[in-house]
Amino acid sequence: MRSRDSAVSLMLEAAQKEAIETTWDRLDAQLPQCGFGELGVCCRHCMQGPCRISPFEDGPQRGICGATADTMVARGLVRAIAAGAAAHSGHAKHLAHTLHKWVKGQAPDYNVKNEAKLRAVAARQGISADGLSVRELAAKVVASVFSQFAEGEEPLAWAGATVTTGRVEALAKLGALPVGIDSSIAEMMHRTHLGVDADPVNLLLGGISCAIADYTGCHIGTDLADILFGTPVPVVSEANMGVLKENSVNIAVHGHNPVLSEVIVRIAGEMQDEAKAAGADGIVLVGICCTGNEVLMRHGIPPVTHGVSQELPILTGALDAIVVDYQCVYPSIVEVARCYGTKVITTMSIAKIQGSTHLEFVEEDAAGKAKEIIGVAIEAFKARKGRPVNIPQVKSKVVAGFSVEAIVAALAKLDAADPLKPVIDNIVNGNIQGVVLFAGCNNVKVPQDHNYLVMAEELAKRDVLLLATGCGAGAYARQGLMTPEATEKYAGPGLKIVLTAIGEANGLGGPLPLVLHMGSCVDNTRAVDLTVAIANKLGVDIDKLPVAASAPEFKTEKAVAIGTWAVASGLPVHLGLVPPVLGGPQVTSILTAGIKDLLGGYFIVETDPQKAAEKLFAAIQERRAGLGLGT
Ligand code: MSK
Repeated sequence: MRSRDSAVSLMLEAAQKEAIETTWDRLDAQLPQCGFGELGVCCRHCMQGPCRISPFEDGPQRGICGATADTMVARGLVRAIAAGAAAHSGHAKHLAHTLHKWVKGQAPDYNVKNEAKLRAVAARQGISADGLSVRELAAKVVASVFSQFAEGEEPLAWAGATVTTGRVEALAKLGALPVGIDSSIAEMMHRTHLGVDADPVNLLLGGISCAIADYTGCHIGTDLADILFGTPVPVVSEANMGVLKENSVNIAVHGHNPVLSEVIVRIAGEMQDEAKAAGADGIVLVGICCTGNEVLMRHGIPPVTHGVSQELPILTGALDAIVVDYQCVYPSIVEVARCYGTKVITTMSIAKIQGSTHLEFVEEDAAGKAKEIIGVAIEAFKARKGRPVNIPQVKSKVVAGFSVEAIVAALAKLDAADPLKPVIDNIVNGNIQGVVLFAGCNNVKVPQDHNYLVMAEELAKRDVLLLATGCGAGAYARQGLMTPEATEKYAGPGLKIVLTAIGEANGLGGPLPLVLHMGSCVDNTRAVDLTVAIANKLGVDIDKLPVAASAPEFKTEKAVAIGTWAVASGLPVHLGLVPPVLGGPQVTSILTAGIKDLLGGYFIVETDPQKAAEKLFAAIQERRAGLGLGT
């Protein structure tokens, strides 16, 4: 089985019939994958290599420079964290430049859509708003953001202001508080160069520090997107390939940063008549990966697919254009698109793909660029019109938009004076046993969505409140688990009571969805904010709470960075694939056990989703016992 998504399975059959190569075929062609690489004991950091360390005693036990297996494994891991931090903070910096250009009057298609969030963020960061206009306050917030990238004398203020005091103290004790995002990434590249840091423990501490820099970038990304585009509120939509329409101009937005897709959403609304003039019923916008999550959360734009299946909507023959920004975009989509007339439009100077159409996006003319892009899609529709399509009639209802602000507002309907009290009371009385955040991607090595589905069903049955972000949220959206109906079907009795009480207090006439969609990958920080609020309310640190995270099908270096800061924030973090660390026994032991004594968080590696759910539940029970709570 390649996927639990029936639309994906149908399209894979079509791919086989039409001899279209997909990511699954390319995995097969790679098998067996390099055993040294899988263990993390292959080093290409200098030109004397590549070096490989044998897992067997009769083979080489050191690289040419003398690096041990643990040194190699640690270097590889922390370089992945640095790459993830670079990606997330690049996303954040991009949003900061957009807001900065708006402040200077150079980005007329943008605005501060959520002044309340701007003021809340400024207050949190200790920025006085007294007597300032919105533009002047935005200028101060942007200056504060830019100050987080360069090396400063103090640890990163945005990280410090958004976690518990206990976390700051625990990280400071380890010397793992970074003093600048960019400087932290650069330092990891320096330390992993030939002949610098060879101590695996010291390298891992550096990796934790860099992961906190990644967290800071993620948090800035979420904050600025909310300021510029609004904080999500619950929204009802649909997910999967059945949302495509044969006689419409179908455009997918793909990647991560909402800076362009937000404008495309608005301009698509204005260009419906042009699409109709071309013989279409209108324009249908759909999302892929986290750009899709961003526009789903704020506008209800339906996600068409996620992660590993991104090539497949093209095989419907109905997709006229895929507009990409950056991150998680497979270059192979250009090859598939060539067979179907779909236009792949790259938009960012740092993310081009040979064979695509490049229309460079600039904030100064965002609406103009969006019009040009949609115009290309309309022309592609004209060329396609009349050709047969093969759209799988598969789609699910999805309720998304659960920002922390939206969750607190929903809880306030139960207790206006103390909105978090209902959650805490229900954790204490056991109706909610704990909370698990599902984050991360789909990975071609796992049947798509399988681990997510097995784990959610098992944990929900045991009264665990479920949150999701990224392609994990996408899995639950496509599979119908972000609905009140899923709560009725899968939630244990205690969880059902709580979700129903909140739903009914909010006039929904039924429960909240089984899994709450909190947004894109950078929005994992929303889950941290919620956890921190609960920890502060209870007067305990995060490492005491019955809260855990899982990345059951993780894939990217960004996911490695997120997983590391989730551990650093004190959470047990499940990984559904074995990361390339087993070749380093000391590193493996630190990540799965030793780190627990230092930070409270630790990694649980378990590839069987049923067992993984049981292990996470056991971790939750251990914490409940620590707080003196019953099961
Ligand atoms: S898009 S980082 S595959 S979640 Fe955020 Fe999905 Fe993972 Fe990319």
